[in-house]
Amino acid sequence: MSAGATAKILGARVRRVEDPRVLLGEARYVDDVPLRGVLSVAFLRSSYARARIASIDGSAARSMPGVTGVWTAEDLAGSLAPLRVEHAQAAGGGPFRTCEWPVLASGTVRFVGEAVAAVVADDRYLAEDAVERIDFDFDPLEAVADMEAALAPGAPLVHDEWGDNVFQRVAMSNGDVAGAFRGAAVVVAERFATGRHLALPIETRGCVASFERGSGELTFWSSTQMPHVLRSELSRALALPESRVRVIAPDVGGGFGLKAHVFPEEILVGWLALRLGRPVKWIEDRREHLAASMHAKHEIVRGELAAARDGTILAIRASILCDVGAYTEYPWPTFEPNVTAGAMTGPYRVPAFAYEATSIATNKASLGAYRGVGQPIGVLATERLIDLAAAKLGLDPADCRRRNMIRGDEHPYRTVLGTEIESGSHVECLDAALERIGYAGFRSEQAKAREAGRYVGIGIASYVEVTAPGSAVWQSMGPAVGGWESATVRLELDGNATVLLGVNSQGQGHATTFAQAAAETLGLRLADVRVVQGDTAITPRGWVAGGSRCAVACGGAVLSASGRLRDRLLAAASRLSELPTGALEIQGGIVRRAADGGEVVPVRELARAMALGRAGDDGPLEETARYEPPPLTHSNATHVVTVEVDVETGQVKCLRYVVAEDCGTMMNPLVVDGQIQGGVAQGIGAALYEELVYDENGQLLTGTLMDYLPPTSSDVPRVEIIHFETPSPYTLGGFKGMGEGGAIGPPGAIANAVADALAPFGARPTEIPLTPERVLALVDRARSMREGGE
Ligand code: MCN
Ligand code: SMO
Repeated sequence: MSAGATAKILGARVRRVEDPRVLLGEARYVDDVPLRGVLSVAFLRSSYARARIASIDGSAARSMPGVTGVWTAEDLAGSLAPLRVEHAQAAGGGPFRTCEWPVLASGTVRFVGEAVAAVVADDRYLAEDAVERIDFDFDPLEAVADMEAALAPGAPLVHDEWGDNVFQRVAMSNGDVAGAFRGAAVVVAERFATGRHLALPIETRGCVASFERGSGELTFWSSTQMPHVLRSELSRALALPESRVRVIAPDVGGGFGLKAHVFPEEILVGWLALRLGRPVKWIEDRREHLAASMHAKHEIVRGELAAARDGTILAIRASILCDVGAYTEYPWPTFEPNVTAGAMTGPYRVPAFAYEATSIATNKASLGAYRGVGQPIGVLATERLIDLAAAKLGLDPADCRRRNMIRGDEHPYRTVLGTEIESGSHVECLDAALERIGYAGFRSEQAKAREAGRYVGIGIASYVEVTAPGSAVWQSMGPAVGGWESATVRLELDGNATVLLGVNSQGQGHATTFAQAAAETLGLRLADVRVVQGDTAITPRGWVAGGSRCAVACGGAVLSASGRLRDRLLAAASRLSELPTGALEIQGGIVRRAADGGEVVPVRELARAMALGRAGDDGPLEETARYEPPPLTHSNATHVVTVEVDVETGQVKCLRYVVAEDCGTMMNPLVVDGQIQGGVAQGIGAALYEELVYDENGQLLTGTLMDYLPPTSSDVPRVEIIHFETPSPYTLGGFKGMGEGGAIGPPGAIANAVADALAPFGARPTEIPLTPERVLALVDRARSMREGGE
């Protein structure tokens, strides 16, 4: 430590630097991109889940004033190919069925909301009016809307050429599963189901494309989580050189996984701009968003757990069905149920584990990524099974978890699935969360409440969050993408620095946290570092702000680029001052003598000297680094919630919510807290309120926000957060990802809490969301079973 040591910037709880402009209304989203002469797109979307398109006639629409044109699949033939996921098969899996996703439905429609025709007009109002004037004739076909029905022989086929409705079936078994079940003191089994959810960012999808005929260059603004990937896909689909495609993701109002896809609408908007030589814009409205963007997390898990008399877990077995809808997400394969399986062993020593995961096609909107992907239901299943086993064995559920948890000295721990959990604080998080919520005193409070006719309960969910997959892991799941990230750190002549990132933020706070990483490493003040992101023309290549990977992958790239630049600055300062580099350090934008903090040269002067060739360094004043993370990085957490259930109305209210979590070294605890609070809000939505309901004909019954219910601020308590920091031994900086964690715990914790509250009735929650209707049914069923039994 030097005499001039200052407070650390990286790891400090500083406020987000990007917030003032958002709060002042200065943020610019896709819809704010000012372009002269921009045309608007509106889509005719299918109102049938499955139908043959007999005819579409756009002539009346086309002749309306202000309408540029109407396009159907026929007009695209030979010029715009359907999207088609080409990828390796998932590890251990059968082949993944590839289907074509037509940009506009061709011949057949496969879900309600599928785009059938596109109208381009002077503005959106005219375009919508013209959509109304398109004449079409569809022959409805029998649809298959239920994932289990879709597996039955003779079910209608979503993709005729397949012969069945299975995208993929993966089976794995490790350890002596059958033996463990035979020898177990107790076996518990349950069928769990999640409703269809959706990410529901405040800003819907949207894009604007502008093509210059003179230069042959396409500029494409999109509300995306992956500008560089989108650029590659646009270039491929539109047959333009990548160097002539520029993707700009301006401010993005939330993505949550949904915007980590390339959409048919985006490809079409690019194609239209090329055709028309005029800028073209499409901003999704909320109805399109609910029906036709991407849904998520629709699974059924049949889980079984075998335990010894003392509660030791002997084996877990699971059969997982996932309703993928009509098409596979693009450009990834749909690996949601495999992620669910991976989450089921959690922070526990599980010696034997077998699962089968089936991805099923139905006549519904496609399934995509949403915060936590398959993890919340995997955690729900295991955490419910542990509570059921504990109850059967007469053990305390917390004790039962504790005895099975991987302990600190067992890391790196190789799980039964072969992944290595590098480090963690599972028991510490469990104990800290229980202590904070007052677990020890809760039973007497609960007894008192019951006497007063109130049903309160407590529920625990502990989990391991899989973050920041490395290149090999991504590719083993199918897609040809990298796990690395890159960053450029540039020193400006005034001693300020600019950090250019390959990824862009949708609200995760990257402009703050990565500025902290660079400022700390370079010895600059936070205010002297600016982060630039979301423009493929000026940022180094990156992949996606998903998989909770940026802290690890992008953080590593920023640390290493800034570290190299700092070393060059110190070397230059050493040449100017004739002091050895080891005797120098940079603090607050000034190169100082490490020994006594005496000023040697301000970075501002040093940068100028280097630029003018007077410091023996004639390289560009910037460094670009690419950082490949370890195969997987694991965070861990315990969520504990108390709820009150109104057995007359079926309402569940979260009373207190405690999260004890460990994401390794934190870049900024305030940002981490915000991520947790937001994630828990979404998890509470999944557990209690949100569900996209289809009828048996594949009609969406919850097509507006009057029926699809995200939680409001009054439904979400302030989350009480406790941090542990067990650095990753493998990542640069010791960071582990955590962006999805908040959303992973709530379904399991809340289901356990509701079960606990309703223990006097013996109710067993198995389906989320736990709507008032479902809760009342649980109570009624338990009551009638009891009466029947007595
Ligand atoms: N962080 C930190 N210290 C750590 C880990 C993370 O300070 N040890 C900070 C990071 O610097 C970053 C944030 O926390 O600012 C989240 O980091 P990370 O876990 O790496 O996640 P990503 O940045 O890769 O973001 C993606 C992740 C995912 S996958 C979804 S889904 C999600 C989420 O982030 N979507 C979000 N959080 C979101 N938050 C907002 N506001 N909007 C979204 O769309
Ligand atoms: S669902 Mo997050 O974008 O991995």
